[in-house]
Amino acid sequence: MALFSIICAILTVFFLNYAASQSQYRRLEYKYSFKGPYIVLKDNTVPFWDVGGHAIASDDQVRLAPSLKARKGYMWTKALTSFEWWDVEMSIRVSGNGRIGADGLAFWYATDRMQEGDAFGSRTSWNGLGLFFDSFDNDGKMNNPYVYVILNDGRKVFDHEADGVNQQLGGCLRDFRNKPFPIKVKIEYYHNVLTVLMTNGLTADETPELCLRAENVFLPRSAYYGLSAATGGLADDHDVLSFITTSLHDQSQERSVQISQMERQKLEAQFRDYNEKLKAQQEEYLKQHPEKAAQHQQQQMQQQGNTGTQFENPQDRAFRQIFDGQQFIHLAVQQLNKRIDEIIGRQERTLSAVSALSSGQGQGQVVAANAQYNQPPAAAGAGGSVIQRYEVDQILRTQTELQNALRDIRAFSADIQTKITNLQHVQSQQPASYQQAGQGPSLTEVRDAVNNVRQDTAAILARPQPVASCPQPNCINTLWFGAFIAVQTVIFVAVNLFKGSGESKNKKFY
Ligand SMILES: [Ca+2]
Ligand SMILES: [Ca+2]
Repeated sequence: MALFSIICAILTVFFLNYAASQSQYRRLEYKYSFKGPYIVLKDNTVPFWDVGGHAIASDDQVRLAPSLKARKGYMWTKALTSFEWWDVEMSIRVSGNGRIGADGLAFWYATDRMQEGDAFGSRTSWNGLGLFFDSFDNDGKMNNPYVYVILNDGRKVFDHEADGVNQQLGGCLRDFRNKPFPIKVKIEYYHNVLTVLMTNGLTADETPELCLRAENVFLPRSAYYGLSAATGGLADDHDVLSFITTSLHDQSQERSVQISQMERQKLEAQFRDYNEKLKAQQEEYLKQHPEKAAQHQQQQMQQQGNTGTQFENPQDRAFRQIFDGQQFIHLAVQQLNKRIDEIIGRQERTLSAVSALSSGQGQGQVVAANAQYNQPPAAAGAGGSVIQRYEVDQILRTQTELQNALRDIRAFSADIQTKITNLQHVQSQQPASYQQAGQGPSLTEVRDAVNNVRQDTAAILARPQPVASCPQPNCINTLWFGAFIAVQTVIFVAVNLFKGSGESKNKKFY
């Protein structure tokens, strides 16, 4: 039994997931829609719609009933719907000068059309759905403006005097009159669930809020869409700015969509073939008419320039905005990356300085510590990015050893200072002790000897020197000196002559 429950739970989860995985396919039904800015044609008709009564269609809206007394206007689609599930998004505006308005506006999904009546400008019995924006409080219950849905199979008559209070499927109390922005209404009918959502008209981009939701709603499979409005003793302008119908399809109905995709692919292939043939013909024409080539190229450049500068569709604009945003983010990230690099560089320089300081103060200890920890030496200043634990331990050990060494040096300095102080004290008490120690007398003797030498030298220098006297001028006079020179000259000439005669004789002999 328990196993059966588990299997049931698994199957339930499976089917729920399967149902959730089925996506809804939507298709715009243009034959049941209208929207500005070109709603009417030149003949004042709205394509695919019939407009009647006091309704006035313009380019950007359809005024179903103007703000005049006792006006009724309506518009209906020309064709019956061909889809089972649908949603309609319409934008309406009900505005008037009075604090209270009348009568109201209606949305119809009915099998018959174009019948004027007292139910907001349309007939009071219908087969299908009526969604009413009831401005005037007919029954005096102080509950208008009110939005409500009445389903009818054609046998009920709308109770206008009671605001259909006993006929409503559901509704919500919403003041839809005189709002700064048009009221957006969404009516969805999907798998027999009817949902009505609407905005408050206070902002432009407002999310519609739920007004009513009803299950097990069975509407005709094919019907007309209609709009109508009416005024009474009081009057409002009842405008519809847009009416967009979308048919809703299940995943199982996608086969027709796939067929249409195949058709689209076929058409795209035909388009590509046509383009290629056109290009080939253009090239052939330009070959035959080379004088047109420059003109053709210029025209193409102008077309490319025009398309690139003058036109920008919304998709291109969105892409450009996204691209600009991404470029801005990219620049911001680049700047952040640069700042982070600077911070990391500063950190690395600080770490290198710390490592260099530690290794410079205790390199021996670091090497010993490295040998002990079996680690590579700390690369001081070599770009070590992260200081390791063993490096921190080395720094701590080095600092401890430095402290011990400083303590020893301080003790040694204190010892020396003490000894110097003692020596000075002893010297002051025994000033003559140096002469008795042996070193002082020798210096005194040397000094005395030097003084004796200096005195002897001074005495020698002060002793009178013997003067070299010049011979008297009467020992030889000028006459005798001249005679002596003359005799010496004669002797020198005679010797030379004798020597010259001997050599000539020897030359003759040889
Ligand atoms: Ca009413
Ligand atoms: Ca009422």
